Parts: sequence; structure tokens; C-alpha cells
Amino acid sequence: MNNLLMDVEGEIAVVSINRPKALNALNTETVQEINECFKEIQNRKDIKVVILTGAGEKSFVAGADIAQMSNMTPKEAREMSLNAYEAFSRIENCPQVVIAAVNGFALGGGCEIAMSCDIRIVADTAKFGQPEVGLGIIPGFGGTQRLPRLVGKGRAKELIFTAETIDANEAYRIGLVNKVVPKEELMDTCKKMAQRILKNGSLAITLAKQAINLGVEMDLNSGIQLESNQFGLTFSSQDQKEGMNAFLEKRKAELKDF
Ligand code: DAK
Repeated sequence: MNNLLMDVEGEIAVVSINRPKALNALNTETVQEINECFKEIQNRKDIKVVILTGAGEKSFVAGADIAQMSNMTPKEAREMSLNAYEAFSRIENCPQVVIAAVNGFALGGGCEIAMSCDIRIVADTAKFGQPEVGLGIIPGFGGTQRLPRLVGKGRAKELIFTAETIDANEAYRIGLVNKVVPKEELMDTCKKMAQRILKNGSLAITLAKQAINLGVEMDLNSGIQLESNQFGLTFSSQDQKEGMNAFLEKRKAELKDF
């Protein structure tokens, strides 16, 4: 991988988008590598939490690579779109929890990739925006769909139509991000949250993630049916037996399923 770094520490994988000279802008090669990387991650039982970040001091991802995009044919744009759809869906739907550690600019495709993660923890210096309409295009990595689902239609339209950049606190205020921390504490905070998640049943977390991701696209009754099925499935796991027995025996549970 030329544009991506992966560092596995115990059950946590830190994946860094690594084109700091271009503020980690997403070119076709990088999108392809993200797709390949998450294809590998989704099959790795040793990895239970992924932290996705940007290399360098300044930027998480400053959007799609404008230099490359400027010369794309419609066919190339479509291919990139399909590839990105696959890559971002893998991030969103992989069995692991994916935390975006947003260390700076998250513009356009950068905001969109952060939104495909489960949780967004951001540095107080981070900046968010969907500047596409200023370039004569619309968000093309799911922004028109994921942003209104996260912050509501009105705020999503304001961000997309004005192309304005907002700071970390405003992103927190509108519900785009989970937590804002001083820049120097970003990675530690993400790792602490990862450790907190790792204490719980991984299979249960995966089943809950599926129920949430699929359920928000359904009517309430269908979503409740889905939840009942996922809930039932947990009773076929060792973790359910161990978790409940440990409580009754007043000891710490050892949860192992994935
Ligand atoms: N693409 C390519 N290079 C970029 C870049 C980008 N998005 N953003 C920054 N760079 C490069 C700069 O050109 C500069 O390179 P050199 O001149 O040093 O060679 C270097 O990174 C440092 O950038 P600046 O000198 O501009 O740094 P500043 O601190 O002054 O400004 C900035 C930082 C983030 C405010 C500024 O760089 C900026 O406005 N960048 C562009 C942000 C943006 O508009 N991003 C694109 C959004 S549109 C698609 C689907 C989706 C999309 C596209 C296609 N298909 C399905 C086909 C998504 C589109 C978008 O994301």
C-alpha cells in the first residue's frame, strides 16, 4: 500500500491515510487501497476496533484529489464512484467498530469518509465542510445521504448549499461528531474508547451495529423485528452464557466470541 499505513496494536488497528503533502486528498489509488484494506480487516478476527486517521499534523482528509478529478472522464468518475461506494460501505458495515480520529481538515470526501465510520472523535482544530458545490459538483461519496441522516435535512442542506467550513465545536453542536478533545489528546482518547469497547462482547457489538445500520433504513416495526432476531442470535453465543453466569457468580466475565 502506497497511500495507507496500518499498525496493529493488540486488537486495535490504526489505519492512516498517508498523503500528507496533498493533505491526504483521496485519489483513485487511495480509495482502492482503502477498499482492499477494509476487505482484509473485515476477515481478521484478531482486529476488533479500527481507528481511521490522517497522517501529518494538519489534515484528516481534504477531500477528493482535485488535481486528478479535474481531468476525469464521466466513465472514470463513475468507476471511482463505484469503487468508493464499495470502500465506504465496507467501513460502515465491517464487523469491527470503526472510530474516525479526525485530526484536521475533513472536507468533502474527508467529511464523507468520517461519516461512514461508527464514531467520530475530533481534535479541537478539526474543520468540516462539504465544499463540492463551489467546484460545480455535488458530494459524491454519500454526503447527500449520510449527512442528513446524522444532522437532519435542514442542517445538511445548509452545509452543502453554502459550502461553508465549520469548526469542531459547531460540528459537535449539530451532532456531526461524538467528542471534541485537545489535539494532543486525540489518539489517546480514541484508544481509551477502543479499550472500553474491547471489554464488551464483540459478537454482541457486531450484531448491535448491524441492527442499527439496517434498522435506521426500515420502518420501526421491521426494525424491531430485526432487533428481535439479532437479540435471539446472541443466545446462541458463548458470550451470553459467560456474561450472565459471571454476573450471577459475582466475577468478571471473559467474553471471547467474534
Ligand atoms: N486535492 C488535491 N490537492 C489538495 C487538496 C485536494 N482536495 N487539498 C489540498 N491539496 C494540496 C494543495 O494543492 C497543496 O499542494 P501544493 O501546492 O503544496 O503542491 C497542499 O495540499 C497544501 O494545501 P494548501 O496550500 O491549500 O493548504 P492551506 O492550509 O492553505 O489550505 C485547505 C488548506 C484544506 C483549506 C485547502 O487546501 C483546500 O481548500 N483544499 C481543497 C478542499 C476541497 O475543496 N476539497 C475537495 C472537496 S470536493 C467523486 C466522489 C466524491 C468526490 C469526488 C469525486 N466521484 C465519485 C468521482 C468528492 C469531492 C470532494 O471531496
